[in-house]
Amino acid sequence: DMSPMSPPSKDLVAHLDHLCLEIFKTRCAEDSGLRDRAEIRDDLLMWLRQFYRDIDLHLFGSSLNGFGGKSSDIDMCLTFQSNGTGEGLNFPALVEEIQHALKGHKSVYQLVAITTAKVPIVKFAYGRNRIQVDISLYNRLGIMNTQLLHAYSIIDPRVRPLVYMTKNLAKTTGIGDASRGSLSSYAYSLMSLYFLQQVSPPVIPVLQELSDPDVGVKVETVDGANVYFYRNQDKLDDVWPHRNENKSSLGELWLQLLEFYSSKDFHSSQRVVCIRKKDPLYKFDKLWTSTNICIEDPFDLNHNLGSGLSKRMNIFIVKTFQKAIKHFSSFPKRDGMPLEKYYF
Ligand code: 3AT
Ligand code: MG
Repeated sequence: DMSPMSPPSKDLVAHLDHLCLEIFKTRCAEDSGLRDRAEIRDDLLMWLRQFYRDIDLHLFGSSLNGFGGKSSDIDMCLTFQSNGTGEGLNFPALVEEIQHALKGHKSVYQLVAITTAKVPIVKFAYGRNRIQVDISLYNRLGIMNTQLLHAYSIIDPRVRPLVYMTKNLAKTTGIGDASRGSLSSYAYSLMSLYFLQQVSPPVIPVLQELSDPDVGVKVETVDGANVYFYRNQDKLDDVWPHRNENKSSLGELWLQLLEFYSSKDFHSSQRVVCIRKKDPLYKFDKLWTSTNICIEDPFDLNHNLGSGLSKRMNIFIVKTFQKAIKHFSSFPKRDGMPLEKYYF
């Protein structure tokens, strides 16, 4: 079962290329959807400024990282202009206050404050479409990793469709909800990017290791983390001369990604999913003893996004990737139904 994949037929690849693009187009928020998100942010900001005059509300997550979809939530982060770092604030109490302030807003439904979580948030549904909104406080690393993911999303046209495919797989098969013991969308985005860095030849570079020769790798610190990454997209080809060396099509890469995370090779190697460096990082290096999949946050290096997984859920996730290989390799119809209609 773990034998190397035989190369997929031309017909299958052509079909998968088409399917990946179709799913990408369907899932991808239209520009109007993204505009709505900014408008919702503006509306909530105006409302909350009645109570707190010097706040800002920042969008982050998939509203801005290039991987947003129709079913995405809206992630926002609140800060005070008079307090750059959030030092001295009581986050759980503040989250309760914000909840209280939002109670009178006519478009806010199902309002709850989650004060006991590691990251306290206010959660609610907004407007007629009941779009899910999470407001957190001073998630400055969230804003930075949103920028990092966005930078990756525009390097190669295959990046966005592949991340959407992985997120879509996760959402449609029940392995994409961290609040229920699986992994967040963010974790699946990191897994997709890691595969695209590690595949040979790579599709994308490691932006946190690149620098202009005259400048060198800089250190930029936010909340104790080095958040430097290479931002000069116009000059990327000068510092990373491998763009377009990988000629694989979308469909081929999608099967390879599924194979990568299904394989015994990956899981027995004890490697950590780590997008901040090209050289392998091992669980041993991190003193992470789990046999489950470990995913290092690219900035918050002590944070393993897989730390909440049970053994059982980990097995279920690997099984889902394995099942997905079979599913996407069965060409072109299954049970008489077109593949795109039969998404698990
Ligand atoms: P959706 O399109 O909403 O499904 P997303 O990219 O917005 O995907 P999430 O909503 O899961 O991803 O997360 C939004 C941001 O919140 C991404 C990251 O900055 C932060 N985040 C999410 N999960 C974690 C986590 N487990 N640890 C640290 N930060 C996280
Ligand atoms: Mg989100």
